Amino acid sequence: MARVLHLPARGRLIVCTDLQGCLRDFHRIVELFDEAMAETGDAHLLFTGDLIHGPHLDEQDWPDFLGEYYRDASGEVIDELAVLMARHPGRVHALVGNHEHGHIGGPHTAKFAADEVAVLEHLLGPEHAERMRAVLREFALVAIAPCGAVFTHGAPAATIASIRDIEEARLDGFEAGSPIDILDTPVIGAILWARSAEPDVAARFVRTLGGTFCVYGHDVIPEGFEIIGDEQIVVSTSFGVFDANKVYVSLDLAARYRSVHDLRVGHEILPLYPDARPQRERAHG
Ligand SMILES: [Mn+2]
Repeated sequence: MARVLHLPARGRLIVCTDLQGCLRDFHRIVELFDEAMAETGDAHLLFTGDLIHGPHLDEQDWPDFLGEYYRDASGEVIDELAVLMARHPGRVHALVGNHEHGHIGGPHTAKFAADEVAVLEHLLGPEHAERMRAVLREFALVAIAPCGAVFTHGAPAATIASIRDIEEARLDGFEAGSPIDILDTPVIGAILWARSAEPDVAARFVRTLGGTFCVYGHDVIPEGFEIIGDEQIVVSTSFGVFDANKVYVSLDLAARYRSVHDLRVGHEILPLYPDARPQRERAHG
């Protein structure tokens, strides 16, 4: 699969960040995509990586900082993604996150287990694991859209001379390395692992790709999203966030957004669960 995904200049785009194996939120974003398809007949759905690797915890052991309770269902998420991609050819897209990378040549992540790659592949068994890897190998590294949007998994902190630096980036060969080593790897180290980018670095990155702003996840924003400078928006659609604060992005691919400030709450920045009660109210019964 090409490292750079080129989105079209028409239609509606729904963007979902880190699911970390949350099947319920996957179903919800698919429902929103289905609604957009029904309304416009021309919709796209983009996952910006880390669809897999969530906690395997009972509810009583679940700490508040992990947000809304769920149980990891990484295998089901990728199975259902593959079905959805087949049902809507060319309309359902995903980027590699640092957690997917572990299965297809990257260092093994250790967020909720010492080796999450080994744990998930063991749970799935060899055939199912190979099926999952085949899906993950098709994921792109960066997506760009004529509307000005650039999409990455982590922060747009990479220094690139041209789009070719991304097109030619290699994802394999890092199995033995640690996430610390890969941080120093040009291009993919930053794109897959950086939690922030200096505004001038982000500006150069998006402009080199012909864009005006970058949407990414990787980090948790408990309030749902954060705008940094004129070029960056960090979005938390699922993982680490309570339902009432989960946010997704909806873009008009035929528009031209001049900067991240053209994204408006209630229009492009939308609640995943508009009817969810804030955690504060629930805590007080
Ligand atoms: Mn990540």
